Amino acid sequence: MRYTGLIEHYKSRLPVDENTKLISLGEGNTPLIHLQNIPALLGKNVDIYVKYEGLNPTGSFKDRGMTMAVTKAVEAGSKAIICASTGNTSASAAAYAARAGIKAFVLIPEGKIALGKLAQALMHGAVIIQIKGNFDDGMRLVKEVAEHAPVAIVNSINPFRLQGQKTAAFEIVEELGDSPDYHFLPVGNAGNISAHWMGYQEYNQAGKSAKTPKMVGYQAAGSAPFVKGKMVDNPETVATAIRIGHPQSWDLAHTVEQESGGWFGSVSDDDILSAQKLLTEKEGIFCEPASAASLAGAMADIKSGKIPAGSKIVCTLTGHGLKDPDTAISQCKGDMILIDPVMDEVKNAILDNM
Ligand code: AN7
Repeated sequence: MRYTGLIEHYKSRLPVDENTKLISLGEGNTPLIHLQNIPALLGKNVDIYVKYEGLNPTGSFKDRGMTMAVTKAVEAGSKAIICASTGNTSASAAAYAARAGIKAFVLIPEGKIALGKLAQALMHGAVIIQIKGNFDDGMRLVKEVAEHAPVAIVNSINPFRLQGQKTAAFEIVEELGDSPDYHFLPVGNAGNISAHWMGYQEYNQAGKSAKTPKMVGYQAAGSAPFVKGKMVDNPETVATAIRIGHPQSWDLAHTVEQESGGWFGSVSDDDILSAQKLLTEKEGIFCEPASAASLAGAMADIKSGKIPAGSKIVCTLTGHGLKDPDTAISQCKGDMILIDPVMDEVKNAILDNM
């Protein structure tokens, strides 16, 4: 059967009925890739899988939640949606609004969203409102303005977002035949880690898995409210997607930590960029910086011995590497060769670099 998106595929477990008009771009059903080279480099006997959410229609996991949120907004008669965003939510909201024929208003922190995400929001025709402030300011404004204007909020405080995003856990359980032992995710607002936990619990209760994973959330060191145990007012990190100091799912995330037996940790920007590069160079998988926080965190916990030998680990790669070409290219300065257009120079370039 033709795959037509996650709502159609999982409709018995989602809040839709046969009359609901589905707004879909074929999201979900993303690859779960077994890492073949990195575990050996770590010198540890662990199985690491990455869930490549960058292969969703707009290049991030946000599409799983957005298909639900926009479907339900349209069902409720909304003509406009609104979100604050570090970039990916705005790209996804813009695309699904275009698909639905409704308006998208997106509030983004001026100068702090990756180039690809901005291109997407612009191309899909969203109304882009830049704020002289950060994501947290935008989120506060969105909540306030939704009480004064006819717009539906599609940030992850919209419960339909988490319903859509829980399907990633379903896919993982189906592919592995059970839950992994550990699931690592990059954490900003903590919507996604909460959604995954919902999905794992739901499948466990339905008898589709024998266990549930420990959920491990990683933040960037300069933007790590869950590690500090309090909100952060001026978050900073190269991983702009998770440059969030006042997470919206604060309580949910702590429940996930307790119920699953997992933990939160932080990684430096250098560790994030190194993990991103390692994954591209050693496995052929290109994710955006924020996404690499999950792998950077997993590698740190594997090295420290916190993860026992023989464990099965899933790391979510939340967004595609092409989202942020500037950060990628600035890491690789000087890695190009310039020649005159003659064969000998090409040949030398090859032989010098074999
Ligand atoms: C690539 O787009 O919050 O912990 O406004 O884009 O569920 O917030 C993005 C978040 C991880 C964190 N990885 O997820 C937004 C936004 C990537 C992201 C996260 C985001 P949550």
